[in-house]
Amino acid sequence: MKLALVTTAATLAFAQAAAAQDPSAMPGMDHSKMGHGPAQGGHDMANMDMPAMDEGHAMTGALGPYAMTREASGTAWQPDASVHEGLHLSRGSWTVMVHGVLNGVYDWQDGPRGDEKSFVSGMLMGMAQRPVGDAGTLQLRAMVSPDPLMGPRGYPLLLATGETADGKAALVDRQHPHDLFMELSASYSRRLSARDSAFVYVGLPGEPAFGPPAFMHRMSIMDSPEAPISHHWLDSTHITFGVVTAGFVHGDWKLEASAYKGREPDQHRYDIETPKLDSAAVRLSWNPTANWSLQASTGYEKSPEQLEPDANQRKLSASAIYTVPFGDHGWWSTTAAWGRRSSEGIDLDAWVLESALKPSPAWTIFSRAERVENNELAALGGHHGPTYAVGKISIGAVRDWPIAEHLSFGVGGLYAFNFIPGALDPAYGDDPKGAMAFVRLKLR
Ligand SMILES: [Cu+2]
Repeated sequence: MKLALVTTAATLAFAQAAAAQDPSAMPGMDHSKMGHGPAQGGHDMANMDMPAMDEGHAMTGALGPYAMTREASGTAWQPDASVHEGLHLSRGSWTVMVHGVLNGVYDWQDGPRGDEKSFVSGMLMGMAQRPVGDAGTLQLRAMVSPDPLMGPRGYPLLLATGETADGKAALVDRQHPHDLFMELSASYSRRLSARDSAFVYVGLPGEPAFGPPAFMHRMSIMDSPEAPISHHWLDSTHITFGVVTAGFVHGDWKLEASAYKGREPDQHRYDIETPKLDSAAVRLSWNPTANWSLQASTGYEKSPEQLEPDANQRKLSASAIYTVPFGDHGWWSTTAAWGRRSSEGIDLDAWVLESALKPSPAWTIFSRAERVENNELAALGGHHGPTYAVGKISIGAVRDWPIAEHLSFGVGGLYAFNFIPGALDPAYGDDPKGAMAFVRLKLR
């Protein structure tokens, strides 16, 4: 545990020191590369004056008059200094962006509750955006995942809980597969002034206005193929079958409200489930500088769990993301987040600190520390049992090589330390470990 903490702290300190020496505000500031996918991975438009510089491109955000790099998953924000990797094309009045990663993973989880498995995971996301009239912006998004190929039980991941493989038993110490269709959405925003806009977003599935961006879209951990054990506290609503969000952007502030389906996706991962709007969330976001993105949100979910249909849930979250350039082509991004789930008089908290450093186009180093209060690890009869506070620290790295103009091949690995209270030792063994080795193809 000490080693892991020291390593995490050293990564943070090293990146902080290096970032402090680098006064440039943004990564990838070479405008000559814009629209062509910079050779060194990444595409950044954060430093542009908005929105005057568009040369027939819709280069502002989909939801308001700010840098497009602020957009993350759903309607969530990230710092303007973020880097969007992938392909960026323009066709007529449309701007098209394609992001994608495909991981081939070997996963090993230690101890009596451990298991091993090889699987593929990842996502392919296409976005198309165009101006509508003088002041409108339309964006269409589609995102698909290869996760259903893992099979209904997903992959072994100690301390991960949530959703089900068969509609009867909870998945415990496993990460469920994501649905084939992760997002099919449309948004329309209308500029009201140079700083103000109003928007509406509809998704089936889509992501409601709750929590930070989903983990596979957070720069601080997106290079890791391992899901967080805090997923069902913070960002598991990223695939929700039925979302309508309306919001208002004023400069660096955004206030939005969603009506959405409270029930988590079921075990049928290839279908589009029947939409419902029985739950609600409200989120306030603020990007005080180009390097920061903050949010606080609350949600009320009707019958989120298939196995506990009578239980409703309240959720709270707050998070901060800090992203800065690192050297000529790199970046450093850190997310801190807290989430609370409350159901039937029990409050369960989760804390996450994650940080990734890309010192050069070739390497990405990532780490995540989590503490989660979970009552699904040792169920007594039903689905829930006593609450245990558990922890986890993961550290990993990936090395990428360009293999085509817009494609890289990477080899990576991670190691995870799980921290289990003594009462769970008979079930888990003494602080079991986990590891993953992976190869990946990434659009860049
Ligand atoms: Cu998920």
